[in-house]
Amino acid sequence: MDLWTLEQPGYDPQRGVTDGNRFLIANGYMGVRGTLLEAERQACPAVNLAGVYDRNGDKWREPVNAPRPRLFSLRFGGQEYVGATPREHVLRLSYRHGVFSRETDFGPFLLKEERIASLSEPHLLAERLSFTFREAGQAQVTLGLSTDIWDINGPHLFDFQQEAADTLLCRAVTGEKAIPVATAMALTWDGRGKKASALTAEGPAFTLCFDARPGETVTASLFMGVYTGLDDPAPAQQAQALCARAQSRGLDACFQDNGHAWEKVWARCQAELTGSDQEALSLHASQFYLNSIAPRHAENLSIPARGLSGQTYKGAIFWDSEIFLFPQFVYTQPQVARSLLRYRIETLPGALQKAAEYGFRGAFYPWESQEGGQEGCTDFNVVDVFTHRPVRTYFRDKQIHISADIAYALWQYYDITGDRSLLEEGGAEVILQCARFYLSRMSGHLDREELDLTDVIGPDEYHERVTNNAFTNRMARRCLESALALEAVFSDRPGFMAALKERLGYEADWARLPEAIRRLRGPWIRDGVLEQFDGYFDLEDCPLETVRSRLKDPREYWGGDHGVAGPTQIIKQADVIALMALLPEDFSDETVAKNFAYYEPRTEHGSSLSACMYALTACRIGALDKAWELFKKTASIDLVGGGKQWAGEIYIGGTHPAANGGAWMIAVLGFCGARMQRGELTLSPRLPSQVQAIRFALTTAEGPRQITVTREGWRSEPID
Ligand code: IFM
Repeated sequence: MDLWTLEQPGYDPQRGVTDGNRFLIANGYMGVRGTLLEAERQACPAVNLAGVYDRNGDKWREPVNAPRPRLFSLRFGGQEYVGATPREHVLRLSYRHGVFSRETDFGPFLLKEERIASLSEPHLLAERLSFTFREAGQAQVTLGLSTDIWDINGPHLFDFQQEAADTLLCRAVTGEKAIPVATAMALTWDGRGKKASALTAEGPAFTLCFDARPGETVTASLFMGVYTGLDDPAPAQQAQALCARAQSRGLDACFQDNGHAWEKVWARCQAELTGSDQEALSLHASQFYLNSIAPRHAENLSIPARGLSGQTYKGAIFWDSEIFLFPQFVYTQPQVARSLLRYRIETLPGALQKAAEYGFRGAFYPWESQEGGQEGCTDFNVVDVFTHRPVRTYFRDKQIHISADIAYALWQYYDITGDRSLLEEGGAEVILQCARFYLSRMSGHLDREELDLTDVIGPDEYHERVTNNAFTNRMARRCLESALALEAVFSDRPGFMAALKERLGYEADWARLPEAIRRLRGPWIRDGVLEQFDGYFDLEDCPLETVRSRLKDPREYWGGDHGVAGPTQIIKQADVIALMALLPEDFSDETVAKNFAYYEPRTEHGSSLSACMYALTACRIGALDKAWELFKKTASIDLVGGGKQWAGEIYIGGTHPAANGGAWMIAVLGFCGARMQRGELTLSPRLPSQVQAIRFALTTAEGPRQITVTREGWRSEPID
């Protein structure tokens, strides 16, 4: 079995949307959905750009899709083959070097396509297209830049200006902020015949006309450059110059550069499992999906919840980045982890503004953050399947654990690497401002000592507007503790904290921190089980299947005012258990075991963020078969095209970076028990019976290391 390749034989045009996700290639700058070169808009093809957002009218803001390369027409022997049903067809994705490929047998000829989103040159998309003929005949191939762009809430590009000469060029600007977006395309081919370029109704195109001979293979190399006004003041010139450079280097060289870049990335981050081929493949797959969307070209970008697989979830950054993606990066490629956190540091103004809008002080980070820390989350995020009306959801205003999650990751970065520079460069300020937000958000009663966080949503989004969610309260307390602990981090530079507090006018808040930490309410505990929020234990306690059986439509939303889960103890995703995974030192093994036993059967795992948190705690309590089952589910999600596709009437499919990061966490932190503190690694392996060994790379204080964990023990070797 090839442990590095996803292969799917058979032609099924209905699979376009899931294929687009499963066969996605990306390089942090752009994501190219795994649809065929000739795909029509209905198959949801896209070149999705990281960090470029636009709003059309009052529709949701979302990331922009650029014009894409497209095979407009493929005529042979007087017949059109675009849209024709092939005799045989296979799609492949090589995870090792990020190469999408397809082979399609149309009978008279075989079409092969190979595509990369170059990891060494983030603005470059390159394709090899080859035709092998079985019959003689006249061939006419038209391919170019398609301006027929698939968008969920578009269109986003206007004022198209197109050129068709030696190079094709397509210039446009976004509607909201007039950001220029330029794509250029160059083509080299080895055929005998005519190559011409022209403007067509769908975009500028090249046409190749030739007489094919039986047994002959004709190959075309496509180079496409993408730049926006956010990258360069002259994006069109840059895109054209890139095409020219790539064309003169040649396609093989572009593919080689990309391959080398991938080898370098794998040398830093690969986690490999032996014992089960299927899960070894899944782990490679999930690592590929995650690492292909890392913003290596930037210093202050984060990763959207559906990666670069499209516009789902508005291309926004959620807590997924800090809690689920960040761990893999901080252990393996700290510079990427820094970029995720720098994004939060630089978007602090948006968080201060959001807190102020809701009448609070400090930093309330967006639940769905877009560029500049703009809140992308609306008050209506689900459409009811029965009434077709938008449903008021409270993610934006009540999911306040987001600020604590960011403070937690900033602290983790320091704790894991021992590098305090991020704290110095704005991270400490973010922690203080997040702590200030919780100080202003807590409320009390005249007759009670305890302070509450009322009217919140915890990670379990099915129970809205609850009080004292255990996860939220403890993470908020942790944020307050981290704020105080900054004093010790900078004890050798007393002036640093003094100046920061003075600049932020923080003296009074600082004085309140210890009392707030003491008085913030902890969870109610019954027989060792933490109550998820005040009153949770009083809700109907019935099996998950009972709740499922109450659905009248499979796409129905389980949460919200009328959702089937609301009145019951059935939860969407890890909540108390997520807390235990994030703060393991706070809980005894016995407490974790009791809570796992209580909450796991009551969890729908309706979010791809759920299973990995349960798996991590299952490892801790030695429930290794359960951990293995949850690992399989987590690691294979994008390989098989799993995960929920709908929330009410809203499409939420795409790749699942949080689960991809979760798979790494289960393998490395869970099964191998890896922990790094100030760059020092410790391991306490607990391999499930299905696993013989796990090998993984990471970066410790000594530099990049390769760790091999077997049933006999473990060893650590330097990586050159
Ligand atoms: O951040 C998550 C949330 O916890 C559950 N719904 C989907 C979001 C994006 O992945």
